[in-house]
Amino acid sequence: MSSQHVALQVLSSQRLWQRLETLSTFTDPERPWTRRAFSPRFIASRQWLTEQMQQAGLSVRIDSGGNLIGRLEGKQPHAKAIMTGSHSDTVFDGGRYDGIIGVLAGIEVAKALHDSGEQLDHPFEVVDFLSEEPSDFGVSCVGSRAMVGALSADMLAQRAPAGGTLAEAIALVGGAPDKLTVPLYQTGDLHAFVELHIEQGPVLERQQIPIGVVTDLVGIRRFRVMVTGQPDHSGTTPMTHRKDALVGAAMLIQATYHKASQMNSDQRYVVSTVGYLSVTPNSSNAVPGKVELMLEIRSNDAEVLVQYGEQLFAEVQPALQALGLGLQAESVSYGKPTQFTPQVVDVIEHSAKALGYDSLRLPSGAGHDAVYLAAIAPAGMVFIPCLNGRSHCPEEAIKLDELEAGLKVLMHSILAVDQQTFPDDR
Ligand code: HGY
Ligand code: MN
Ligand code: MN
Repeated sequence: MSSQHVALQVLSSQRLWQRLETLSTFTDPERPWTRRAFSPRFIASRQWLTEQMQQAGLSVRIDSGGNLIGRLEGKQPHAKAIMTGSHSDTVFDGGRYDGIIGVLAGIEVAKALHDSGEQLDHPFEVVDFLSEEPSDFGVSCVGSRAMVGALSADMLAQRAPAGGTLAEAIALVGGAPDKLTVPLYQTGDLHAFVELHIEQGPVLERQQIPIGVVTDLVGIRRFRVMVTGQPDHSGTTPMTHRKDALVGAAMLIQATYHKASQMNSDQRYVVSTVGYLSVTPNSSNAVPGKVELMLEIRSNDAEVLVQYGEQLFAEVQPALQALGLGLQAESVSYGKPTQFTPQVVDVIEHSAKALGYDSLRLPSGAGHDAVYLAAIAPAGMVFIPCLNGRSHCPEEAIKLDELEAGLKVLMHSILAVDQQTFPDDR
């Protein structure tokens, strides 16, 4: 496939950079950059995204899972779509590029195809997946799970601390939760899925390589954990009479830190984090009676994801019981380790080479919507470096030339998969 495609010539990383700047203005001004899924700010940003998609020649809809989807018809109207996309929601105090570059680069690819008059054989869809970040309901990848039928009734019933269920929130952004008992896309419905994302790690930057060709993603399991003790006066309750839930939570956090640290090896990647913790009554003069925390485990080893949580809770239970504390844990989400489709991985690598970019094959320690799309379609991801490998923080940064490389490789890969046939093509 020639890298002299007309559409590649009209691609504009400057136009894409301008969209990035504009989208980042939809943030909590006190906590740049914060645009939480389902928030009024997120809903306002989606109106802007809709307009950007329409200006790129895309026809826009919101599916039952709350995903915002722009579609460009192909020469073969009944052919299966090629899909790209990512997410526009952020973590608290997040970055300006995590997920966002994948959505906006997809819009730029569509605009270049539309403006150049270069039509793919296959229809082309650009998706802003709903709530890829762990939402206030404790569930991540809400839209991509819904797309492939992996959003369970239990997940839809999860409640946010501020109240309301995930199902209600999906309806709020235009989805139809009652229609999510079946997948919106089945295996064989899509021709291929390719996502552009920042690496969120240090490898590409350290090796000064502009393009990452993602081979696989870690699996992620999350537990909602409740440590229960007894709230008491902090001044009058002797140390020997306390049931301090926060002491128990601290023991659990220490235990998981050491457990995960010891489990890593050359072949096995294991990380564990407690990033969310809520203390009740959370007063400086009251012994904590209850602590709710979210425990997250990630690994490339499926066995670790199955066993780790249960092992950890059994290990810490005796020490908590000795303090008169209770421990309850609920597994709220579980995504298996995922291998990307070798044929798509090859296409991305060949695209980088055809465009003169060095590339490196590497796994992803971050989760992505692509995990769910890979379950039903040939899938792959393109990474670009980010400053000091940092993400999920205001310091997250990229450079224009890095973005340009990623955008061109994404477009070239889409043009290439348009000419490919995949084993399950019927
Ligand atoms: O948490 C993740 O891995 C992704 O950045 N949401
Ligand atoms: Mn993220
Ligand atoms: Mn992301």
